[in-house]
Amino acid sequence: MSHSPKPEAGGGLPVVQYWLEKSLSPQGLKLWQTLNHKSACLSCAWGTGGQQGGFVNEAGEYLQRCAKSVEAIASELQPPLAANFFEQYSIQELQQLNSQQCDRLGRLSYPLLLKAGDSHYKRITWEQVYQIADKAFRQPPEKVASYSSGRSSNEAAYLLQLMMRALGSNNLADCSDLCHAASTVGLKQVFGSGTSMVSLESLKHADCVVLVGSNAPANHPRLMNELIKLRERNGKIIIINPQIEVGLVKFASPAFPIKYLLTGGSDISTFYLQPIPGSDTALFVGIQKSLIEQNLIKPDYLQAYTTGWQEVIKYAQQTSWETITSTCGISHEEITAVAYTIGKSERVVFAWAMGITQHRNGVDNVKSIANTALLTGNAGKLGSGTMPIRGHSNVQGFGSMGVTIRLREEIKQALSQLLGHPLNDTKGYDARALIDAAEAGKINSLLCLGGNFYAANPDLHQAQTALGKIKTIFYVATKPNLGHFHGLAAENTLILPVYNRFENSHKTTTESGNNFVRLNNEGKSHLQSNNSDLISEVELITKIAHRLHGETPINWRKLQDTSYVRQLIAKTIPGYGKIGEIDATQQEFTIDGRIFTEPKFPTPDGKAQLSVTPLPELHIPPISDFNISPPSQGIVVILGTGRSYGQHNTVVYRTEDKYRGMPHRHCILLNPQDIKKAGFEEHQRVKVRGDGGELENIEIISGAIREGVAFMFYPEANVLFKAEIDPRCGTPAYKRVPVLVYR
Ligand SMILES: Nc1nc2c(c(=O)[nH]1)N[C@H]1C(S)=C(S)[C@@H](COP(=O)(O)OP(=O)(O)OC[C@H]3O[C@@H](n4cnc5c(=O)[nH]c(N)nc54)[C@H](O)[C@@H]3O)O[C@H]1N2
Ligand SMILES: Nc1nc2c(c(=O)[nH]1)N[C@H]1C(S)=C(S)[C@@H](COP(=O)(O)OP(=O)(O)OC[C@H]3O[C@@H](n4cnc5c(=O)[nH]c(N)nc54)[C@H](O)[C@@H]3O)O[C@H]1N2
Ligand code: SF4
Ligand SMILES: [Mo]
Repeated sequence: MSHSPKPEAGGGLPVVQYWLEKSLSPQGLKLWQTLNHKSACLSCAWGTGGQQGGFVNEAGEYLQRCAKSVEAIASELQPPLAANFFEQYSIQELQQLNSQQCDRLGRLSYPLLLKAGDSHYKRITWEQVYQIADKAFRQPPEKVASYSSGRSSNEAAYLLQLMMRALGSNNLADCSDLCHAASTVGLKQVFGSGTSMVSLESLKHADCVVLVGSNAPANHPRLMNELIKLRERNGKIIIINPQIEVGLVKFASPAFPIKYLLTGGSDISTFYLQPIPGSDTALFVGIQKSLIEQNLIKPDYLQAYTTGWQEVIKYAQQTSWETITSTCGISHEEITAVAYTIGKSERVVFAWAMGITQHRNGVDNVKSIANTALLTGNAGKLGSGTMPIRGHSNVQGFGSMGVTIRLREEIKQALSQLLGHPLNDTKGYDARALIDAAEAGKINSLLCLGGNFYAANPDLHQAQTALGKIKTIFYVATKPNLGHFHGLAAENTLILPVYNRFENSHKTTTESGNNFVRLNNEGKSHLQSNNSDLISEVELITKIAHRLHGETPINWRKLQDTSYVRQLIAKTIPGYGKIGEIDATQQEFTIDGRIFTEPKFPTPDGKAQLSVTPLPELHIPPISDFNISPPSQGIVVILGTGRSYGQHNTVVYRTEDKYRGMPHRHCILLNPQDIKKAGFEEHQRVKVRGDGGELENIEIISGAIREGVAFMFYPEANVLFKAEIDPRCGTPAYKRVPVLVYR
């Protein structure tokens, strides 16, 4: 196999080429029409789309769609699977497909049922679906659960939780449990609000951004425009990431004049720190210690607007430099320089993604960042604050709508009133707890509103066994994925096809990671033919609920009208009052009470609450822990799993990752020193073993990653490990997995 050179900047010509390729394809016209449709981008939560057409961001700026958005739409515009497809292929055959092959089968367009013992999925009618649902949901409420992924609308999300809570079940697991739950829990403790406090407008006033554990060039490409503009106004960017992501060093954005593309892109990072994975709390305590030593903290601000700061300062002072630097692997000098830059900047935004949350101490990671923001007076001021960069395009909306096991008291009260009885008080299962409960035989019925619950979890063997003990599983989806063929229920597995956001015949709304609510217009689907039989998610949920609950105390039939759902949202969801008028005014809005430009926070005393974040104790297990006779060549490394720019979560669009020089999905990125130390060579094939399983025939790729650290793609890597869990938020440590690489 030939190896093309790695690009020297993120974005750039590969992205432009992709655009051209897709827009000149036979789908091109429909693609452009869809891009211009007034609806939020399907892909990430940066929230492009809306207002004057599909290309405009929240600040009204044009040309804000990235290649990922095109990719997501192109995939939804695929033709439907043939009418006899599932008669032709048995489940055993379908299980041979990889993620990309599943997605390329085409759009789902009729309901399907696989009964235990059957060899083929069979087409059924919606009436049959509702009969199965009727039985499946009439169970003790603790045995009924849902899982959801953040692509559906606010309206569908709201109805999902309302139906579940009306049944008495709080088992509302969600993909955010595997994603930003640590941010929600951590920020809530500190600021009383679990989302970003920075609007897109506010970000434009920052003079320093600290970007931690995020590969934004691949995963939130339009955030890069803001970073380019920040550098142009002489702002500073501090990157914290064990891996050098080329686009964080230099990025060529197609939204900027062609000269940037041709000159190789704009500089992004002012500083690039490569800490030991899972050690960010130690690094931030180090930054705090240095800020204190350099006299760069803001005692007046702390005194006036915060509590708990004395303990945090004391802890930083008492922790030795030796402990800090040996835990995080960053030198005192580098920490001093970065602390100086933060301390001397006027308006600092601290942004982060999965490199922070997917750890055993994810909540502490988040809190250590929030503490640092507070010590320097960078919260509650235009151009500053904490900004978790959310994943799925409407994942945050799901949380706002009450799809969570940590329901806000105000919503609980409002829903009790709406339903005419107090809500059940049991805690409910989050995503990991749901897998454990299913494995223990405690779940009878599961409704998956989108997503890929099977492949998103660690320990795929466990996920498969656990799902296999659930009697009935409903997979509501737009396209087939691995979960539909591997996550089979004990009795009935159903795949239910639905329209996506730009196809629904009604209006819907979504919420971006910057707390901005978008209105998505009615659309059309290319799937409306004689042989297709799709419905909307709203219709599906309301019909199931109507059979279960009838018309009291809420008229579920009437809830098929999404403007009526928005009325209920306006009444019951804090900050969402304006959604009640959106049908009349078409006015998209920022949710009340989320963006802080003054240091007053929604905590009981109005002050931000700092508390000590203990340094993690990080261990690397010896080879002998891997239950294997000593291999001839081998090295234990800390594996971080994540995404390429050519995939969206468990859905793979393209096999190679050009930016990291990984030609296919079965690669492990290692530091050149580690390759040498273990006596390996680049491109050699090895085995990778974790505490959950092993992968063979993995190609070694040499990359700019910290010594002792490795990177592989998910979902493939999810067979390898069981994952530790942060007990405070339930999120698995996907970013710190000890593995043995051997031969
Ligand atoms: N193209 C594309 N876009 C996406 C997605 C996608 O799959 N594909 N998924 C969407 C979703 S749901 C999400 S949640 C986001 C994910 O967006 P990101 O969080 O940016 O994605 P990841 O690939 O999980 O990893 C983030 C980075 O964390 C770094 N990292 C790993 N361990 C550590 C650590 O211990 N400390 C620090 N500081 N950094 C570390 C990795 O090197 C990597 O660069 O993207 C969204 N957007
Ligand atoms: N090892 C490892 N594992 C991880 C992660 C990691 O970094 N490393 N990241 C975790 C994170 S951050 C996340 S968010 C999860 C993602 O977990 P999920 O959200 O569960 O998975 P996705 O792959 O995003 O789900 C894709 C499927 O959603 C369906 N879909 C798409 N659009 C729609 C729609 O409009 N409606 C409906 N009903 N269905 C739709 C399609 O059928 C598609 O196949 O994975 C987690 N797992
Ligand atoms: S940055 Fe995110 S929201 Fe914006 S166009 Fe790209 S994928 Fe869509
Ligand atoms: Mo995510």
